[in-house]
Amino acid sequence: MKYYLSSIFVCLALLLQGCGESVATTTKVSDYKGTGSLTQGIAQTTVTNLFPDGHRVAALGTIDSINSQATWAVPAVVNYTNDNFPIAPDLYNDYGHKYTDTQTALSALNEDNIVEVDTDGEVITAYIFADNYFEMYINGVPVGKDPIPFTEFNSNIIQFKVNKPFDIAVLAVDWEENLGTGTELNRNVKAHPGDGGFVAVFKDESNQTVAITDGDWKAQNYYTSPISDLSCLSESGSAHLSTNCTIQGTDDASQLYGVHWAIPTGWQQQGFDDSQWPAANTFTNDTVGVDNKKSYTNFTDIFDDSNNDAQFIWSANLNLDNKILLRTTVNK
Ligand SMILES: [Ca+2]
Ligand SMILES: [Ca+2]
Ligand SMILES: [Ca+2]
Ligand SMILES: [Ca+2]
Repeated sequence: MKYYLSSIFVCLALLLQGCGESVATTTKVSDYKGTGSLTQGIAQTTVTNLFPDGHRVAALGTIDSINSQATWAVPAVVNYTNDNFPIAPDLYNDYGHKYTDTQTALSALNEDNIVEVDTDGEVITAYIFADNYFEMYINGVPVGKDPIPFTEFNSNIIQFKVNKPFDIAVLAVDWEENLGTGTELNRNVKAHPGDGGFVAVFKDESNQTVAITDGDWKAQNYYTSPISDLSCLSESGSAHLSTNCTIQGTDDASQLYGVHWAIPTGWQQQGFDDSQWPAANTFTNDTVGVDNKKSYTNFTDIFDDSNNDAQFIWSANLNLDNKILLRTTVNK
């Protein structure tokens, strides 16, 4: 009896192990046919926290590819500690100015805040909310970076002087807690995919809107994670798609894959050829989840102007695309 019982346990254990193995081996690196560079598991931390005051740890790391000779910075190479890249003034910042409305934030700016792209240009004012981090260029000139890389959620106002037409180029990063896996502690699991979102409005000196984020922008994704099954990934033209991938969380981030693509040189510059990039996807306020955030709701006269309603934009997957480039040209 004892023998039979232990045999049953051994068989059960083997069965369970077998099941575990079959789950783990449903995806093989050699099955991946895409153009990306794969990584797996947690990156090595290189900077422990860019913003120690923040609720979540905003770290940086590096991770080696498992299918190519590449090392990737995660969540992105950023200019956060680069003193030559200006910090965007606040609309609302839990650790800075908490303006209650657009006019007060605007009044607080002075000449020193205006970044000169063209000395004889007109002053354009940009209003920005990013989940979680952005760096903005106008014709290749850095005009402002997000003062809070991860949390809490903040919003910004940027002024620059430029002649039309001009190109807006933005690096947008959905930050991550478990470096290299696009995940954070959320919904009771240690490694839940975070989501992104970027909205902006640009006004001229006469308060006319000259640009809003919408589906006419271009959006390209350079970092997809977490991926647990490589067969869910696809590509269409230049689009790096993960539409068929799960956005379920897990407590074990060690097996999760990341997919990386190199950012093209000169992407910030005026006239950069983004014609092959996918069009931006638009997302509702509800999907991004901003209705409980003062950094958004204090400025809905700007972000949700009924005559010119700016849309949240991102690449195709708001959850799994974590490092994206956005571009548009302002002509009018
Ligand atoms: Ca931020
Ligand atoms: Ca994400
Ligand atoms: Ca996020
Ligand atoms: Ca809106």
